Amino acid sequence: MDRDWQLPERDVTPESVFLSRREILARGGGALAVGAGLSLPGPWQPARAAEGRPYPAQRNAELSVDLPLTDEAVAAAYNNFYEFGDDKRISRRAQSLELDPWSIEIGGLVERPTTIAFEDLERRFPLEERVYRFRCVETWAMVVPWTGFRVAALLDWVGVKPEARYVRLETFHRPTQALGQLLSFWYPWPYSEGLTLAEARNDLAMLVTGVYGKPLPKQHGAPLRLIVPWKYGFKSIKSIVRIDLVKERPKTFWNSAAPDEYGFFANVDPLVPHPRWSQATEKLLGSEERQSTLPYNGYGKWVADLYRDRREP
Ligand SMILES: Nc1nc2c(c(=O)[nH]1)N[C@H]1C(S)=C(S)[C@@H](COP(=O)(O)O)O[C@H]1N2
Ligand SMILES: [Mo]
Repeated sequence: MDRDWQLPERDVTPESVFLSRREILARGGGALAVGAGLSLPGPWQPARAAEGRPYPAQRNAELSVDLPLTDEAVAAAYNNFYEFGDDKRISRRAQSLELDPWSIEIGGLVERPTTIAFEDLERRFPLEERVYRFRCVETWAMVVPWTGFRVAALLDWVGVKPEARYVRLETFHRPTQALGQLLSFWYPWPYSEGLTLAEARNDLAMLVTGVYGKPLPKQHGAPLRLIVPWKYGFKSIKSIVRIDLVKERPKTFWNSAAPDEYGFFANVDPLVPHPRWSQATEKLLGSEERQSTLPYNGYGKWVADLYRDRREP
């Protein structure tokens, strides 16, 4: 179980201000356990044991890209999750998020408003694996096997009222577990995101419960996150607690914090530069080479129709 990349001291940047007492203890304990050859629960394991849970799920080959996967360890150690700090090395800090119990509230313009425990949600929908390209607005990219189900399946389950036009998704707000929320108090917490109803219903839009054939680790957004692979990564909101169907376009986290830099649609587009950098190329995690950015991150065949009559504002 222990692997080099899982060792706590590697890649750790100054983070003392973010470390909780519990985490300092956990880290010390982990180091001792590694030294003694023991295996303790820690950040190098999935957030929850996979026993009795539906992983790995069958791969959907049609909706998977045929590309080499990003190394699991690399993806698990380079994350964006501002709730735990504004650098990439948040994987250990994220372990202070408590997942038990976790429920998701689904409301707004739906026929059957519902609050469901995560465990029940995970079993309610057949899970499948899809290997997707993923592209952060900061120009790093990866290829990852996500496990989950279509957003559309959830929408059909609760029933969408005819007036609904957008889906709004929201992350937890727990400054005692997520010190980024406490220390970076000026951000518009909780993190939220939004999609048009048509985007949410697209085949590619996925609610994700697992990655690399196992339940999601906390740093990747356990227990439930969104993945919309044709959009920049900030749209793929992590650790969801609420989903609402709404009439008006919702305010979203990055779009509110810096509207000139982060649009609502945020479709991957090599021709539209970020105000501070070009989007023409991207760097695959775990490699030094840059490659060309693809329109819609390579998913134009599935999503270009959604935008036929529209330009990103
Ligand atoms: N709640 C929440 N979701 C989030 C973020 C965040 O800071 N908070 N960061 C986003 C950004 S910018 C990216 S690139 C992806 C990163 O996902 P990963 O760390 O699993 O690779 O998560 C997105 N979802
Ligand atoms: Mo990102």
